[in-house]
Order: sequence, then structure tokens, then C-alpha cells
Amino acid sequence: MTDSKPTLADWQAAAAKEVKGKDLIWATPEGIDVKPLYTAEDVAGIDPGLPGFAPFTRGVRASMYAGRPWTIRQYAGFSTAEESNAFYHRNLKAGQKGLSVAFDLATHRGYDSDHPRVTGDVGKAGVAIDSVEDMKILFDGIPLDQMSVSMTMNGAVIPILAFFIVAGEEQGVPQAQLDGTIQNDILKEFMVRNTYIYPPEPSMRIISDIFAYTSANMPKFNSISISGYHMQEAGATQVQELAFTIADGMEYVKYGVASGLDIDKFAGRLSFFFAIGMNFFMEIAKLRAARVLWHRVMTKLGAKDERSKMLRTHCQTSGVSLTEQDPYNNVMRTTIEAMAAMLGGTQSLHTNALDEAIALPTDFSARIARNTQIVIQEETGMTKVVDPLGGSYYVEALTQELVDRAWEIIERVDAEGGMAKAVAAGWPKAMIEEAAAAKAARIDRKEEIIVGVNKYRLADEEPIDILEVDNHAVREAQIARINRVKAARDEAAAQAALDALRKGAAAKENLLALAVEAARKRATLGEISAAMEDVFGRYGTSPTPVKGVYGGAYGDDARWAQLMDGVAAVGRRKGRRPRMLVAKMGQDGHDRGANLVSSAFGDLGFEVVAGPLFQTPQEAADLAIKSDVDVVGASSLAAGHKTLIPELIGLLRQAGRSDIKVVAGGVIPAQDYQFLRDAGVQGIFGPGTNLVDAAGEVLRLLGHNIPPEGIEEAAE
Ligand code: MLC
Ligand code: 5AD
Repeated sequence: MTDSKPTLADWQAAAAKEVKGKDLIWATPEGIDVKPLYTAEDVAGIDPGLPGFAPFTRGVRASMYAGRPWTIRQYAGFSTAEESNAFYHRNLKAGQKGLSVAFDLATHRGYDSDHPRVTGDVGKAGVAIDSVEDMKILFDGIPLDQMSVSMTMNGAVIPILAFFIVAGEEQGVPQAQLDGTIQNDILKEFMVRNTYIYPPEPSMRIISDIFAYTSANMPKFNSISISGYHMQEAGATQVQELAFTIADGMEYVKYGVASGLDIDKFAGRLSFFFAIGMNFFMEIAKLRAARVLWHRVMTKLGAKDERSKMLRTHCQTSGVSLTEQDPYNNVMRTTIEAMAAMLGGTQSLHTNALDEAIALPTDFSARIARNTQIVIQEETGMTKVVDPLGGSYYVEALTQELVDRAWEIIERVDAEGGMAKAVAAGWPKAMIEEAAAAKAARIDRKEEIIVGVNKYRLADEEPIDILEVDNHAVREAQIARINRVKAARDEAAAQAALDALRKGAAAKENLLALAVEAARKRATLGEISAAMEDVFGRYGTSPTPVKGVYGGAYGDDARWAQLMDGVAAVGRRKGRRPRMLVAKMGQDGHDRGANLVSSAFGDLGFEVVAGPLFQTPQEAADLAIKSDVDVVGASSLAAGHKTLIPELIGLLRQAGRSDIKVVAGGVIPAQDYQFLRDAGVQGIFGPGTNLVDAAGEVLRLLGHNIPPEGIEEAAE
């Protein structure tokens, strides 16, 4: 016997013997076959280079966290500017390093708090900002030349950025010293996030105007945060998230150049934003691949300055990976995701709070989320070595695989004329929705395990303390302030500035410059948005749920067949198929849940009316009656449910159609169930609901009983 080194063939034989021939290849949702072992053979020809040097695979800085750790930047905002400001001060004192503002949905969609369409939305999912006076309160005591501030704003980006600039000015900080980031990424809004206001073409012009303005006047400010985050949240695979985000970035650069800007004058201030989910190594590889791809794309587009080719990014741990059930598991999930973000080399990070699946964070849950990052930074020594996974066979091979797969999609987008065209054609959105339906089916079929949801479920859940915003009180306070601002301003000057903006919108002048002037004159967010809407119009789309993906995953599953029979039986009794309106009310554009319900119920044989986004309760009631539906499923993910759903039920009753049943689904905390039941809601489907079980319950409401299926419980 010789003692020569074992070969790969020897390892294969040994492993096969151990697992008795079981297939060890893991086919991931992105179609990558992950092997159980990676060796030097898998990285032959791959050279990740050195951190701080092109193509930045190993990080954008030479010293990375050894020199300066990433920014702990927690996204937050709720209720009034006063309350959010106080929350920011508490967080900064406790170790947070950068700010990140979450605005409410009324603000996102360009409505003042007194607008009749937003009664359920004011102050709920973020802070309400109506004028520069609110913005000044939001940053009271926070020096805007020292604190970097991210603002997640896309639709109403012009008034919000204008308010920020003027708030700085009135704090004594010239705009050249403002440090921060504006999200300003409209393409992904049309694809997945839905807080657009204007049609695509003027929306793209707004972005070029912001590039032009900030590159001339605000050299420290990141003019965009090109976001894949929401794509993953909507169900995209990591390859899709990567490819469409880089392709979006390419499109913005092309628009900037086409509007006359020199690429190296603005590209250095483009930034990115990715989600970090539970596939640990895939996420690490994704961030490394993103940097390689951006370097490649920017070189192709003619950038000369290395800073223009350097992908700097913020990351947020994944909201959808967290559960309402057994919520303390979310602390572990978020820790794992935070580690992936840092090992991937992020510049800035938000870690989600444990109550994420049902509410905005409390001081308690925010503390744990923040401390997750502080513990990694200050107790573990993980920041001392740059890109510690560099050279890992698996990570390097996976990085290369992601680069190659994303590049294929990027080339398809490019060949079809760029991302704006692709978004208009709708195929990226359809691709993401198909991936979402496939994922939902995997989870509902227990092929993908979610601890505490489809396995090890607790028999009894203890409710946790959650934050509740009294939306009526916030709305009253905001309306009072709007009235004070309007009463105190020089009305003629405000109207003149709004007129100039309206004319400038038609005449292609810089919209941000004109809005800054209007903000100084105390024009409100709603007025500034409306002035542009007069010229551009307001945009709307109708959902087109995917067909056959969810149902297809069930094949000839017995329970699925039982439900289809049930739907058919109800149909025979009624003389037509059971009909359901999936309603989205208020300014909540989170449509993943609604689309999944439409797809799954449609595949089961229901006739689904997929209602448009942003309906008022009156519009939803009218549509339900006109379509003569049997049931309305109201999907709410932005906390408007206690206002909007009871209003809908009242309107159906008034119209003499109390026979139409109303069920509610989405982000609805258990604390609100009784309130909704008292209001007449007949079924409630919170986060983690199995869609097949939900369909069974709706059938029961329609008079057809199918017993629910059990879930394996955790041993006590
Ligand atoms: C960094 N610096 C270093 C260094 N590391 N200098 C020397 N040695 C090192 N090792 C320098 C940088 O060059 C920079 O200066 C400065 O320090 C700050 O570092 P940074 O790395 O740029 O960090 P930061 O300021 O935090 O900026 C990160 C960013 C930015 C570029 C990604 O765009 C950002 O903060 N984005 C956050 C986006 C966000 O929070 N979004 C929330 C979305 S929530 P200089 O001079 O080079 O700049 C959402 C949810 C929803 O969307 O849907 O509602
Ligand atoms: N405060 C804190 N986090 C928020 N998120 C959304 N709104 C807020 C807010 N006001 C987070 C959640 C969600 C993601 C889009 O952003 O994690 O999943």
C-alpha cells in the first residue's frame, strides 16, 4: 500500500458509501446545483484580486472593517416627526451610527395628511411629512453636516429632497455639506414596490434631474440607492435580484449620460441596496458578485474613474424571512443574515426587529436588532480581517456562478433595449412573481422548512408587546400643522413658486431646483406633487396574477384535488364558479400577498377579480358589487386594516350586500383579531398562513366543509 494523497474520486467513493447513494446535490431556487464539496478544481482560473482594487470582489476599501466598520443604520419612522425624532435620539445614544428615515405611505404617494385618500395611512408605516416644518422637527438637534441620513423615498422624491435641503439650510448647513442617500429608484417601484406617482417617462426624467442637481451642488450626497431588496422581498431569487438591480443601475447611468451629464461626474455617488436572506453563502457570494458585475458594466459604459465602477451598498436583513410565529426565532435569523451581510462586505446595514412580521419595532425590539450588529462589531473580532472568506473554494466558485448567471439576464435586458423597456414589457415582474408562487408552494408543501411555521409549531403562542400607532391622533395633529403652515406663509409667493414648478415641468427645467424654491416658500408635499401631476398625470396599473405555478407544484396531491372538488361543488350549487375580489385598499402597495392569493385561488378554480392597487373602501365596495363577488379578501400589509376594512364592510351593508363575505389577510397582529371580528370580518389570515388551508376556510364560509390539515407541533 502506498500512502499517496487521496484524490477527488476517493472522496466521492467514500461519501457515496456514507450516504448509501443518496443524491447530495442541492438544487437551489436560482437553478444552481450546489455540490456537497468544493475543492481547488472549482476555483481554477478564478482570481478574486485584492480588496480596494478592481474589480473589488473582495471589497471596495483596502482596509475594509479593519479600518472602519460598516455603518449601523437602522431604518425607522412612525407617527409624527416629533416622535420619530425622539426615537432617533434614543437610538443614536445607544450606538446607532447613521440615520434612515421611513416615511408613511401618504407621503410616499405624494398626498398631504389631509387628503381623503389617505385616512388609513397617515403615520402608520412611517413618519408623516407634509412640509419643510415637519422635516425640521424630524432632524431637530441632529446636525446634518455630521450625521449621514438615508431617506427611503421614490415617488415623492422631489418634494422630500427639497425639504431636506431647506431643513439643512435653515439649520445653517449649506447643501454642499449634506451627507446621506436618497433611494430615488423608480424602476423597482414599477416592478415590485409600487410607490410610484407619475408614469415611467417623467419618473425617469426626475431621476436625471436629481443626478444633475446633486452632482453640481451636493458632492457628498448619494443620489440614488439602486435597490434589489424589494425584489427579494417580493419573491425574486438571488440571481434575479442581482441581475435586475445591476440592469436598473445601467439604465440610470444611460439616462444620466443621455441627459448630458459626464458619467464620471455622477456615477461615483450611485449606491446600491440588497436584501440578505437565509441562504447564508449565497448572500455572501451575491454581494461579491454584484461588485464584479458593476465594475464590468461601468467599464463597458465608458467610466474612467475607479470610483464610478465601485459598488457601495447598504443591506437589510430580510423581512419576509421572519415569522409571526415563535418570534424569538427571528433574533437568530437576523443574526445569521447580519453575518452574511458583513462577510459579503456591506458598507451599511439594517437588522430587522423580532416583531417585524407584525408591527414596527418597539424600543425593546429595536434595541435587540441594533445590538445584534454592535455585538458582531465589538465582541467577536470578525471585523479585524478583510474578506475572511476570500479564497474559500465554495464562496469563490459560487461568486463566479452568480456572476455568470446574472450576466445572462443582464445581456437579455440589454439586447431588448434596457431595463425601462423590460419593465414596460412586464417580464421581469412576471419572472419574480413566478418565483414567489413557486416559493410559497414549497413552503406550504413543507419542502422548504420555516421553523415554528410549517414545522415545530407551538401549540400556544404568547402574544408579544407591539407598537401601535393611533392613526387618528397623528392625522389630526398633521392637519393642524398643515393649516398653521398655510396660514403663516406668504400665499402669493407660495403659489408663484408652484406655478414656476408647473411651468418648469412642462419646459424641462430642473425640477429639484424649482421644488427647493417652493419648499422655502412653504408649499406642501401634496401641492408640490400635484403641480407636477398636472403636467405628468398619475400612473396606475392592474395586477396580472400568474397562473399555474402554485397549483402546478401540487400536481396530483390529494388535498389539492379535494379543494378543487370543493370549489367545483360550490360552483354547481351557485350555477357559476365562486367569485372572490382580492382588494388592496389605501396607499399600501405591497402586493406579493395579494398576488399569491389570486394565483393560488385562481389555480383552485375560483374566479378571481384582482382589484387595482390604492382603492378607497368605497371603490373596493363598488367593484365587489359590480362584479357580484361572493367574498372579498382584503390584503393589508401596512397597518391600515383597522380603518379601511370596517369601512368597507359598512359600505357593503349600506348597499344591502351584507351577504358578501369579507376576510382579511396580511400583516395583522393577533391583538387586532377581535376588533376585526366585531367589525364583521369572517376570516383572518396572518403571516405564515398556508394558502391551501386559507382556501379551505373560504370554502367553508361559502357552505362547503373541508377539514383542515394538521401541522407537526414542537415537542413540549
Ligand atoms: C469607509 N470609509 C473609509 C473606510 N470605510 N475610509 C477609510 N477606511 C475605510 N476602511 C469612508 C467612506 O469612503 C466614506 O467617505 C465614509 O467613510 C462613510 O462610509 P461609507 O462606506 O460610504 O458608509 P455610509 O456613509 O454609511 O454610506 C453607505 C452607502 C449609502 C454608500 C451604501 O448609500 C447609504 O448609507 N445607504 C443607506 C440606504 C438605506 O439605509 N436604505 C434604507 C432602505 S429601507 P466618502 O467620502 O468616500 O463618502 C427600505 C425599506 C422599504 O427601502 O421598502 O421601505
Ligand atoms: N420602521 C422600521 N422598519 C421598517 N420597515 C418598513 N417600515 C419600517 C419602519 N417604519 C422594514 C421592514 C420591512 C422592510 C421593507 O423595511 O423590515 O420588511
